[in-house]
Amino acid sequence: MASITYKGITLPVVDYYSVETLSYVENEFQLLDDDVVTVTYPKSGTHWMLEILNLIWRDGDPSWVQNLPVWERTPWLENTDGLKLALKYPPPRLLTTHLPFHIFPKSFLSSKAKVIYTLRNPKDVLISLYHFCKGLKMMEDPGIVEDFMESFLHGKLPYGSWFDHVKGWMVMKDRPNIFFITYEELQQDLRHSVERICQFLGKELNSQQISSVVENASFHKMKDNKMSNFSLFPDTYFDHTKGKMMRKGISGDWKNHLTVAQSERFDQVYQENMRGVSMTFPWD
Ligand code: PPS
Repeated sequence: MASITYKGITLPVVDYYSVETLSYVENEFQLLDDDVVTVTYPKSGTHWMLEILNLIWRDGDPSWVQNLPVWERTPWLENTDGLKLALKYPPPRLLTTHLPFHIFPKSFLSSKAKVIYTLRNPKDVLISLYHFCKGLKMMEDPGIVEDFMESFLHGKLPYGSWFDHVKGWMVMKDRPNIFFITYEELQQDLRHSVERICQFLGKELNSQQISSVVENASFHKMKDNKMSNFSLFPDTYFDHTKGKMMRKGISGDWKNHLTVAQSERFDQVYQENMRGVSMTFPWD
């Protein structure tokens, strides 16, 4: 299928992506000191983190997440319409992106804007993406898992290589305005994760407000909320009978899809690519 390429990153041809927008976002977009940006490789828990942040932003009050689609609450930087919203919204802004570090706004380097980078076991990312791509009309059918896994391992999918994305962002890890968290940590202890996020943001929520964040950001609440479950995403782009944003919401689903041989092949490429990386992850 047709695609656009910008600085090594390939995106499918859709009216909301363009090389001009990507170049503008990288070189001209001004991040402001009060901005908070959620950054992820696709299928790493983006929407979960957005829901958590939206709820924290409103002190646990769920009315915002219940009344406005997620893409309007937290605009996507690399999406032409999202960028327009981001430019229109007054600070402090909540923004989101899947962009790798080398295309992220350069203005970040001289701002105090905060970035929350969420990562997930790449085997679960692969499986989540595999299922999601079945619904994406601008993408080819993902075919069999084995072939899709090779495309993933070779960085041939939208937004490029998972390894490059993670390693690219890790370069920033010692900055005080970037916070790394995993999908698995959210799964393991959502309340404690919310408290850590609040601490990073300098937001003080009381115990009841935190409980409301935890409750309203649960998989089941989000799955039932049409403002968050992607069901409002236009049929022009997505076949809702073939894919779901809120699919299973668990860790370790890869075990139901990859054979032992496929998993070993994945591990081998993972180890080659992550050699020398000093961070450890729940899946290591
Ligand atoms: S996207 O399209 O790249 O922005 O997708 P992203 O939001 O990053 O990832 C979608 C996966 O996150 C799961 N999800 C959740 N899991 C647990 N709890 C909550 N609240 C939650 N919200 C979203 C979603 O189900 C996708 O994972 P899979 O494995 O496909 O179910």
